[in-house]
Amino acid sequence: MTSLDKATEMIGLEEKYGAHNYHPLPVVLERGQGVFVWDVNGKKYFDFLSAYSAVNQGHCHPKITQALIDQSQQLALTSRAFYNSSLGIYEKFICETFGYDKMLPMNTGAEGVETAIKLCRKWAYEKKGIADHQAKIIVCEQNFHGRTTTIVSFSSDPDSSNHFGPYADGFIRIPYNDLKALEHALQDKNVAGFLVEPIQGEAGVVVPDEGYLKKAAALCKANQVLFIADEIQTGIARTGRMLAIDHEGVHADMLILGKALSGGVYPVSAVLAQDEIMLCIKPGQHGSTYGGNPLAARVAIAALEVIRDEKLAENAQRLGEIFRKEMQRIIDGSDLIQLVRGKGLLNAIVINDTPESSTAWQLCLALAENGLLAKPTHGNIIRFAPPLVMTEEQLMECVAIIEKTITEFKK
Ligand code: IF1
Repeated sequence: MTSLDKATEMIGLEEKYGAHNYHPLPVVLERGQGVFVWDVNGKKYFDFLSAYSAVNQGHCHPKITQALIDQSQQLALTSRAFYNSSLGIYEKFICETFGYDKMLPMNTGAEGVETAIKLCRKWAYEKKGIADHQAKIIVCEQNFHGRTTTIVSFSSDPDSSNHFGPYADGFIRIPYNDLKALEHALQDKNVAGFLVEPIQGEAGVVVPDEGYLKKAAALCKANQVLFIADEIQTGIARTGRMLAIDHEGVHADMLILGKALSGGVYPVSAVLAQDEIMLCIKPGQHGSTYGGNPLAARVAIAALEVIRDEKLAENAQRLGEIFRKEMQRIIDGSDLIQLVRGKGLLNAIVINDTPESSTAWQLCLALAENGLLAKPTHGNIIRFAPPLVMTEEQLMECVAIIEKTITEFKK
């Protein structure tokens, strides 16, 4: 069988036996290393999605892979019915890294968000004194926090929420990047938390005004409301600092991490908080079979060490500035692209066409043809988020691919 047949066969299998809950680019990947992935035909690509920022440390990072191998041969899962010899070490490391008293380990991002919501409500009833069942959490328009029934209940995206009701109560949605709206919503004495993405990812890499997060956190504090940062996509060095809220010197009351917390080799998420909040949950009140397992613990430690040792936040900050400058130069000479925005290596370009047009999709197909993988979001936006282990030389190669693709592109 030729490899072209293999690609067709793999796509056919997914089409026939897999649920149709995704619409992937027609590229079948089988290998990854650092900033590169290869398809079943042996074609090499720069990965400009990084599995939605889960692979910040690059594909198959040797240190993270080694941690996975070593621990998987020793002890993978005990459940939390017993202690294990890795979890405490991981908990200490992550708490010291981010400046919190305690952490609660989960697996996926959505579970991390669910955990933060549950913790916030417990705290509201047991510490803040809100009457039972009355606690509310403020969220933003265009948010993306995952796909559980509670989380989609407060999504403003009809694809996420339509026909998945009945919806969970207790959420107030306000416009993003709007301090007046936040101030107004905070007047409700039953508000317990404000859940926010420091940069809205799914919305198309929407960066709020400078000072928004700092002022929002201050408003929350003044109203005894928990500021809950969903850094699942923006965290772990993606935006040029360890956390996106670090750009504004904000310390969240609750911090949610996922994705790159494991460097993309294993689902690992976590919620961090001080004792006053975290100790509201008692034994038996929350958990997960896989959460905090030894494999996850060792992988996450290795993933965080790689970020620190290879100075990936600094690299993302430096390369991000170069990237946006180069994109701006290309935009100035082309009417196909409207603008570039982002922070660090979390960026997006907005195509000069309606969200209903297929221009962004066609452009991504052409980029793939030229050896660079990226995915459109919201129809006319393309997200650019390469692994943070990229070198400047590689980045300039990617800029050349993007420039050539845009220049040669015909609608
Ligand atoms: C998919 C987007 C990225 C997230 C934030 C929680 C979660 C996510 C801020 C849930 C997940 C994903 C999931 C993914 C697409 C993707 C995404 F386009 F939807 F916005 F990354 F850009 N909070 N984001 O971004 O984490 O449960 O998935 O581990 O395929 O749905 P999860």
